[in-house]
Amino acid sequence: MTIEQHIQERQRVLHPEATGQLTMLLSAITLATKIIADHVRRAGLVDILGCTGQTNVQGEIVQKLDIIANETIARCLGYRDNVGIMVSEEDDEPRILKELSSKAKYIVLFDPLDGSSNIDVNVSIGTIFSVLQRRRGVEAGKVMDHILQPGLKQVASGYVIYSSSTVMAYTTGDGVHMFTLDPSIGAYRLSRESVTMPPGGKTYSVNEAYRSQFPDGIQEYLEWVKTDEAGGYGLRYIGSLVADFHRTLLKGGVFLYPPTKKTPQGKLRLLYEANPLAFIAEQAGGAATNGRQRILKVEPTALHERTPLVIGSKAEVDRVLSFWRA
Ligand code: FDP
Repeated sequence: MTIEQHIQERQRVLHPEATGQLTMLLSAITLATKIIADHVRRAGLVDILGCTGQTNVQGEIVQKLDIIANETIARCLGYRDNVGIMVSEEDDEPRILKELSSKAKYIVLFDPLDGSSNIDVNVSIGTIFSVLQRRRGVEAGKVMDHILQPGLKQVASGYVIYSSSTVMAYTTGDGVHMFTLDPSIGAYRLSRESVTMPPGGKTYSVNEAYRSQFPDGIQEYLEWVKTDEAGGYGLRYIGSLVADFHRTLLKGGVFLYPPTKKTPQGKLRLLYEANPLAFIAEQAGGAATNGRQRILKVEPTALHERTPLVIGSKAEVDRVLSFWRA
């Protein structure tokens, strides 16, 4: 079954009243990620490796593939009448594609190429997306009021990992479903339906080089995790959020990006990294927190807001919280 058939079928059974608008929107994202996957695969053959010489709004070096991925998604979404606003990690401001209306009711937020510092060395990278609907009762022109909604309001989210194979995972609030891109027919085919995250797992994933900069509670957790009492944890850190999350989703464990002295708010972005992955994690039976509350309950205050993130198997997230409360 292809992803398009799967989305249509689930909508028909679970939401017979649905108009098919969300399905159309998701098909724009799947198309864009197929194009990006193709660029990623041929990156060493054409002149698209390396950086552009620019830095983005986050002060990070912009890679050429970042730009290609950003524009590819923008174009694919631009052809859908139902997308009003697009927010990207690569853009300083939201792009208004169409004025929000009952027809153009969706807002799509995304990180076009996550883990981009890994592009040149062939490490897995990914695309993360989140879909919101326009808010009712908002004054005309108040664009940010539509965008700054807590993650609980997401109507869909997902990610694509460009790796040994290209895999897409998505949720619309009724479980997490995974598809593998079949290059022979150019379609995403269902590979795992209703994915559940193991309730626990003996893998922790964190950049331990920052350990002395982490809050005391996190440092204590990192001491504990290596003890005999903890029972044999292993460390895995790819440094590409999508890849570290994908492993955690399938095998269990916990991924942490706590606040550091250098980045007291954490490094990861709330709206288009933490929120979509938290939606997926919770739909798969896992958990995600910023140390104070569920990620999905956080009321955002800025477009490129950063957040600490602890995400993964429920028991492992709770274990981290038993050492650290922000
Ligand atoms: P990158 O800087 O390569 O884009 O979101 C940014 C991100 O990667 C995540 O994918 C990754 O988990 C994290 O940063 C890695 O940060 P550190 O290098 O500080 O560990």
